[in-house]
Order: sequence, then structure tokens, then C-alpha cells
Amino acid sequence: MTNPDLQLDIRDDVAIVRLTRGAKRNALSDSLILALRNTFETLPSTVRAAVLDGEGPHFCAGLDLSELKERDAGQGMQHSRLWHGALDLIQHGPVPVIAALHGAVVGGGLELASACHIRVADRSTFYALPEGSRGIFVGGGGSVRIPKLIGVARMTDMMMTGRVYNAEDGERANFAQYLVDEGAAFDKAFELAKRVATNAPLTNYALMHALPRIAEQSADHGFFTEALMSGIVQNAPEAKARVRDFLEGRGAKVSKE
Ligand code: 1HE
Repeated sequence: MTNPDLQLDIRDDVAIVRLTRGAKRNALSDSLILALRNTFETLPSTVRAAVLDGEGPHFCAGLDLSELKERDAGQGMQHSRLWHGALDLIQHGPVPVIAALHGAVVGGGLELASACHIRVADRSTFYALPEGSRGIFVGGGGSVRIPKLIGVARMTDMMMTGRVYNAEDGERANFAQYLVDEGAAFDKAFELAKRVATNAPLTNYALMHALPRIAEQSADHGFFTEALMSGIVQNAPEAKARVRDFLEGRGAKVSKE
């Protein structure tokens, strides 16, 4: 399925997925949501990490409001489930995804960013949830994912009062793990993706699929799941080879950057 509003480039083993609807501030129409889902579902097996980027001055203006007009309750629920399916494929898909944020990261755009594993923001970035003032509610998984980043109290405040976080406050609040100069988010995200792509695939799998689930479990269940995952990951030939490399002086040492 091709869509003019989404571009996929593969550079080495990193997929670059770019929203290319800059004229509409990368607003997410239904067809764009479906294209995102399809892209992550069908990434070539050689891809080991992905960068998610947006064309133009803004990462993403959220839901395409022009499509909101005529939905009854049932259709609204189905629409939300459409988003859930697509964004779940980003969070629990085949590869880690690093979001390169700039300009508006608002509404569904913030929901999309929060489904990614690492967020890099440049200094032009701002975060908001205008759903509150538009008389609607989040529907793209934001009520589950955003409080995990910033907490329920901050999200409630954003939606109730329309509060907008700038890039610096946003980093402090935990929206993004990296804050870089204006225009530098993509390069940093790509550099991180290349590094992530060199990890053993099972380690990345455990980080994407086990870690968030363990965080939801009781301590007792979490310790047990951790032990299972730990046993499986270290049993992989790649893990054994990497440990042997270090013990025989070939593996990289941990060092301050
Ligand atoms: C749009 C959208 C959109 C821009 N849907 N068309 N999201 C929002 O409430 C955010 C609404 N957008 C904005 O506040 C601003 O557009 C921005 C701060 C993102 C950018 O401002 P600016 O001055 O750079 O651009 P602009 O002139 O406002 O917009 C350029 C065009 O994009 C314009 O169309 P044009 O035909 O007049 O050129 C805008 O109408 C269009 N545009 N944003 C449709 N969102 C799963 S539920 C999720 C729920 C939500 O995400 S609700 C929050 C929606």
C-alpha cells in the first residue's frame, strides 16, 4: 500500500519512516494511520531499528480534524481502535523506533511519539494535548502511554488547562530522553538508531516486549518474568560470542563519552 503522505527509506539496517504531509502539519488522516500500520507490519527483515520523522516545521499536528466531523459513538470507538492497532505495531513491532521530534508534537502526534521507544527532541519542539479544548478525549492510546512518561497529574493539567510544554520543560517532564539543537533531531535519532541496530536482536526484543510488561507486573511476577527472559537472552549464540569477545579482550569497554 503506498501513500503519498508517508515515505519509507532504508539506510543500511535502519528504516526511516517519514510523515510527508507537511502542508497539513502531518495531521493523521485515517489513510495515513493505515499506511503507518502497514509500513511497520511489512518492514523488511533486514531492518534492525527505525527512525520516525515528520516533514516540515512540525513533527505532527495530531488527528486530522477535518475527518472528525461526522462520527457516531460506535464509529468513534472503532476509529480509536484503528489508532490503537497501528500504534501498538510501533511499540510492539519488529524493531525499536526512535522518534525525531520538532515543532508541534500535539494531540495524536504526542500519542504517536509516546508509542516510540526513544524520543529525541530539538529546541523548537512543543507538546500539547488540545483535545481538552476541542471537546474531545485522547483516542490513540495517550491515556495509557502518556502518564507512563509524565504522570497522570501532568497529563490531567495539560488537557484541563491547555498547558503547552516547551522543549526544555518537556525534557524535564520526561517527554523526551534527548534534547538537541534546533534542526538536529533527525541526525541524533539516526545515530542512536544505528547504535541500537547493533544490539543483539533478542536484547532489543526483551527491551521492547518484556520490560514494559514487567513494569506492569507485581514484583514477584516481574522477577519471575525477568528470570525467564534473562535465561532466554543469554542462551543465544550471539550473547555468548559477545561475552567471550569481552573476556578475550576484543569487546568494547564501558567508557564515559
Ligand atoms: C490541520 C491540522 C489538524 C493543521 N487537522 N488540518 N490537533 C490540533 O488541535 C492541532 C491543530 N493544529 C494547530 O494547532 C496548528 O496547525 C499547528 C500548531 C500544528 C501548526 O501551526 P501553523 O501555523 O504552522 O500551521 P497552520 O496554518 O495552522 O496549518 C497549516 C494547514 O494545516 C492548515 O490548512 P490550510 O488548508 O489552511 O493550509 C490547517 O488547517 C492544517 N492543519 N493541523 C487538520 N490537526 C486519536 S485521537 C487524537 C486526537 C487529536 O489529535 S486532537 C488534536 C488535533
